[in-house]
Amino acid sequence: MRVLVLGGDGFCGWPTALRLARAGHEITIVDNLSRRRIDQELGAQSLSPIRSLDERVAAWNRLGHAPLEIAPIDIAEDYHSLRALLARLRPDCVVHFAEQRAAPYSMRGPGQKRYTVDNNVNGTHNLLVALVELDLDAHLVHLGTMGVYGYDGDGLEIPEGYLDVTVRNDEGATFARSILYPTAPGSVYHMTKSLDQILFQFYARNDGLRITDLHQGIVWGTQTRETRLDDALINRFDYDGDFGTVLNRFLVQGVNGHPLTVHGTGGQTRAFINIEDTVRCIELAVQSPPRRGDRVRIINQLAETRSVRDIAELVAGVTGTAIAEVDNPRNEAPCNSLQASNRTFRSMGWQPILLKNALLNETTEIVERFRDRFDPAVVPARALWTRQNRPGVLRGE
Ligand code: NAD
Ligand code: USQ
Repeated sequence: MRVLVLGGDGFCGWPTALRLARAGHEITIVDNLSRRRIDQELGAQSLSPIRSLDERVAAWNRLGHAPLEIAPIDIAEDYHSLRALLARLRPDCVVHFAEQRAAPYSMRGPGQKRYTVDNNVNGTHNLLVALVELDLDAHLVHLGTMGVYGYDGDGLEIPEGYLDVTVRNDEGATFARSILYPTAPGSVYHMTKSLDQILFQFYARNDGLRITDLHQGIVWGTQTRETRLDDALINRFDYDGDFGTVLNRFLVQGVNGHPLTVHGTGGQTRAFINIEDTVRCIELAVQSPPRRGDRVRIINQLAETRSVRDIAELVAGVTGTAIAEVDNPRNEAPCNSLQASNRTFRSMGWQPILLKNALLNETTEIVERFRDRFDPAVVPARALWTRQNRPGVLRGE
């Protein structure tokens, strides 16, 4: 298959591009390198020393697998280049990772809020418009998030995207509907993923686009089978207060003797998946496209759910580092339960990697190896969710 990987220089996109290329697909990576620029803006960098996109692609192409191509396009700003690329390549599949994906970054202030909405919503919409304008029947696989469902769990198992409801009217007649699960995003970033969902619903219904939306949990780990093939292929590893996700942050903190920064008491329960499984699930989704005319296929992409406290205790057990309870900068429930179905991928034979000490050790090895690159100054989470929390604002400064 000819596959475009939008956002193919990122944490999930890069190993996915390699996996699909290794399987023999023709891959073009589209990326505007905005993630690397945001690192400069934040004064942060990946713990692992990632090479430039040109260098990592050249290293892959030397290995003799299907070669990768690069298209440096901003999909949100440059519709015409995106359209021209799609017209030239007429891909069978487009995997779309190209969004600003950090919840804390999206809550830093007005500039970052507006950028996140402009970038994510425009990018997704540009892609949909171009597919329709060119009459392309490419399968669009989008990376969405479990966070669109919200975290007010009371024991209901979150279904895969749609909720089957029965409504009774005053006369006693009943009506059955399958509706999009109501969204309850917890950040501007998560809100953009909720908006993406509505765009997908419209274009699938109106134009028959074939779309799979993967509602993915928090990704942990760093390397995959392909990124291990050569040092120049190493994947990125974020641990700063904006882009670092909780388990990877705790692992870096633990190895470096930094108290584990649990927000509040850590009762927040979230969905988790290892990066190797991210790549595997996307490969499964790419191999099994929906039919034209199908509704948007929504698949939950998670291995298991765990509380932040659980995760911290696991890491403290492996590294011997203390747990700190820091003030929660976010506006989120201090405690929630979370059950979510992952039936679709399980029914395709997927056996998820679960959080076990052995696997944590594999990640801690990477962290140990690049210990000298650890910068404690980038660890604190600086984005505050509410104006009330922001010192100075209430005083009118
Ligand atoms: P990332 O920031 O590492 O990668 C995103 C890539 O997209 C970057 O290389 C960036 O330069 C590029 N990009 C952003 N805007 C672009 C634009 N307008 N035009 C072209 N390129 C653009 O993020 P990631 O962790 O790899 O996440 C990829 C996707 O998966 C995101 O959409 C994210 O919402 C989703 N996701 C990630 C996680 C996670 O834990 N990392 C969990 C669930 C879902
Ligand atoms: N948390 C801590 N301490 C920290 C960092 C985070 O306690 O040092 C807590 C947060 O308060 C939150 C939970 O851990 O309750 C998860 O935070 P996170 O930063 O790991 O994850 P999140 O902000 O939800 O975002 C990440 C990715 C995003 C993806 C999402 C999947 O950055 O792209 O969409 O995970 S999900 O959470 O399922 O929506």
